[in-house]
Amino acid sequence: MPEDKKEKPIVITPDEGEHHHDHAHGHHHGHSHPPSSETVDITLEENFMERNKKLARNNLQFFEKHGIRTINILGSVGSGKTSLVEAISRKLAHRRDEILVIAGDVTTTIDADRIAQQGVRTIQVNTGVECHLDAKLIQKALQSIDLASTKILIIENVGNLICPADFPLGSHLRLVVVSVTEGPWMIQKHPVMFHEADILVINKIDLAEVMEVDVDQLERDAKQINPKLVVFRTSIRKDIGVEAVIEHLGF
Ligand SMILES: Nc1nc2c(ncn2[C@@H]2O[C@H](COP(=O)(O)OP(=O)(O)OP(=O)(O)O)[C@@H](O)[C@H]2O)c(=O)[nH]1
Ligand SMILES: [Mg+2]
Repeated sequence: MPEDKKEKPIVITPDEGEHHHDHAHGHHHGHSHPPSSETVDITLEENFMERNKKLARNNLQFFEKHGIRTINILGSVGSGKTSLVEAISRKLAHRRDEILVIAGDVTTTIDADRIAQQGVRTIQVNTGVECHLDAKLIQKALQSIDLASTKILIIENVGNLICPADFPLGSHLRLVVVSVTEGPWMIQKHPVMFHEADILVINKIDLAEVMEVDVDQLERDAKQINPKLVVFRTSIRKDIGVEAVIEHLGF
């Protein structure tokens, strides 16, 4: 193709009136409103986010008081979050009474059913229309169970690299699972998620070659966004690297 025939991508932004305001997410809208409605919109969203942060702080205090180590597992749809929870539960089978898992999903109990097969107590939280868990839902889930023996709480967030990043739950650690099957750009495209995380698990390395994805480059992308990230490479399917993750989690 001749040089002058190269095309640039067409960029489309939402039109006025196209966006619905009946939700209360922390999205940053790429469009403008008349000043009055903009003010109301931002105030509502900031209050909502602040309220979640406060509830997350309460949750953390609760976990500290009861000696419950809590991790929030985030990541794209199908990256291997449930597989990781299953593997941890299997490897810590001797401590299964100490483990509680909260599985967040829009609908269905598929993940919770899978995890429960490992013999750990599991709570499924269905978020309905919401694309993330929030601190209030965690609080509510914890009220539904006797926590006496619980020392480890593993929360699997809704599969998504965008909205869950804005909603702290009060966990000690945030762990993001990505997989090479998501292609080479998913980290660069979702900096907020990686900026807020403590641990990155790059999963499905058994498929890296066929996907032609450079795992070293993924790691460099992540470290550029957040130099403090601790990175692990795993194939949960082939049981590679999972024990190092567990060791780091300090369970
Ligand atoms: N080849 C390969 N497949 C894997 C690996 N880890 C997980 N899978 C497969 O990937 C699929 C999705 O894994 P899940 O653990 O359900 O992913 P998830 O992140 O919990 O997915 P959602 O909860 O739906 O967002 C399953 O078929 C897993 O068996 C891996 O290391 N290698
Ligand atoms: Mg899952």
